[in-house]
Amino acid sequence: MFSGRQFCRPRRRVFYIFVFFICNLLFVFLCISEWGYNDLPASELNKSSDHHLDYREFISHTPERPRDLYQYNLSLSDSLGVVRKLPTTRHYRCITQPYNLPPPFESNLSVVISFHNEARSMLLRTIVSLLIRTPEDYLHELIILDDGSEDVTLLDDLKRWMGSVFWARDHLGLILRRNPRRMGLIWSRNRGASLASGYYVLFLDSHCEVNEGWLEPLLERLALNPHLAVSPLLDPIDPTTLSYRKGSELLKGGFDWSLHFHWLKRQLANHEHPEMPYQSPVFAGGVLMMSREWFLKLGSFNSFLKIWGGESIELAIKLWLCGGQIEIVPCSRIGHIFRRRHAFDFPPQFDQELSSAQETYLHNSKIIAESWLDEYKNMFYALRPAARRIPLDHTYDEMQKLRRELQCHPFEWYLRHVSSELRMHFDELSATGTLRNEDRCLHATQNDTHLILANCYRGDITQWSMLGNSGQLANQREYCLGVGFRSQIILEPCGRNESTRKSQRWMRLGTQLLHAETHMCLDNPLKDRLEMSTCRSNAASQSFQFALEMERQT
Ligand code: LR7
Ligand code: MN
Repeated sequence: MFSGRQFCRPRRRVFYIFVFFICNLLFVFLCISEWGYNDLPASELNKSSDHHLDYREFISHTPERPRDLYQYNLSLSDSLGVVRKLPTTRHYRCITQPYNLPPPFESNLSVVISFHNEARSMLLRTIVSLLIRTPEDYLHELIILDDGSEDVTLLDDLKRWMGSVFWARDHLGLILRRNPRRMGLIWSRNRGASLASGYYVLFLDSHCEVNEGWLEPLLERLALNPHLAVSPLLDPIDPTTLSYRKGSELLKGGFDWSLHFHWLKRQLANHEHPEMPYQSPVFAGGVLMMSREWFLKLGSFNSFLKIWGGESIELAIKLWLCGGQIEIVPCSRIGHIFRRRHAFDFPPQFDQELSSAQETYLHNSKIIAESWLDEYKNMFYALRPAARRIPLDHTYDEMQKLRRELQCHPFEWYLRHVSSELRMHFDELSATGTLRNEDRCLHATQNDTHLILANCYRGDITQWSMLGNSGQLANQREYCLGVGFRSQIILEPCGRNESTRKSQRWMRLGTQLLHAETHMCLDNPLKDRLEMSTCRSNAASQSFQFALEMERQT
């Protein structure tokens, strides 16, 4: 027996070595399949034949609709499969660096998605990307609100499909609700947040794809400051080709005095890397994540805002003014389809000069101006005179109460500490807004080729800015009024060098606009034709009034 064991030993050794190699091989294989993680569940999900409701079957129930209903390539979306591999768009350092994560029980997440008429394949891709790319421990629940979509069976079908594919995720909460009639995105998101029970809440559009590792960098930042709110960096998805591209780390969110969202250039400080989190005056669009409690304490999204637009700007202003902060975190990437046009209707408008979308946006902007801008709201009204005529069905007492309770700063503080761009624009101006001559306003046509005198209340009426130092008179697209050959009045790109600046320099004599180089005045002698002529004091045809004077005129 003894000799037998002796005999066996070398064979066992070989066996152990063999097992050791197999284990190594298995480990390497697992790692590789982990890197190609997208393909694994994708293929599983796409062929899920034994489920109660197959993926193909689910999307085949998409009702026939006009081709442009969704404003993106529907047939391509249907053919892409429920999940696809996305390019890595974050910086390589985001992948190698370790993240300091809080424990899941004090940092789990409720995701709120409200949709109106979203294609089934698109909505599903949004949801599944979340399910497979979010660490299970942290994903507390999905709250999906159908905001009165025409596809009335979608939500029930979705429930069946999710139940059959994700039945094993028994600790994942799933709340699916349908608004019996369309209530708008803002109302729905608030409802979603009121149903939520996770520690954090994330609002997401219904045509997004979250990229690998999107949550960890956000969690790490939020854990450092309970009053922080964060946005991931948005990667654009093309509506026609559905190709997923890399968004820029060098942009932050901002708005102008008309309360329109803009991307602003981000300046990197010394030793600051582009992938580091950075502060932003407003969120990167409407995708944002923050503590649910803090969101509710701030009064959620302002519930007087209608349908679509402005809610994330309003939340950003109140966050900053009431003790919070906003950061964009470039190591976290989420793709979003930026559509070229709205894919839905707005309520009928009162004002014939505005489209219904413009009127809704203006209505919401007026509420923001009245609630938060203090005396600076005059800037807004100067640029958007039509807002004065929009009726509101509430007072601002509630907002003023919230401001007092949370001891929020005045708007001046935001200009001083958060948005130097907005402040600079304010400081630079000597006058701004519409430029009125008798009952008409100076208007630059869409392509900036013609100057006309138009109805001051049309929705797109040109806003002019008279710059204090250079004397330039610029519109929002940075075209300046100049005087060219034979005293022709021209619109040209605002010049930065001395010689163009000289031909674009204007001075003000009371309400007259005197061209510095030619010493002639802007005139409208024939009621609808602008020309340069000799200055005549008290000539009504030479009187041009800005909506807002920023400095006293001599
Ligand atoms: O009545 C409606 N009810 C809805 O539920 C109208 C819209 N919606 C849904 C809609 O299906 C979509 O999921 O609301 C979402 C946003 O509407 P979009 O995608 O048609 O418009 P958008 O992409 O221009 O939305 C941007 O502006 C909105 C203003 O209210 C919100 O702030 C959106 O979050 C914002 N989206 C982004 O900035 C993209 C970032 C990705 C995210 C989240
Ligand atoms: Mn969107």
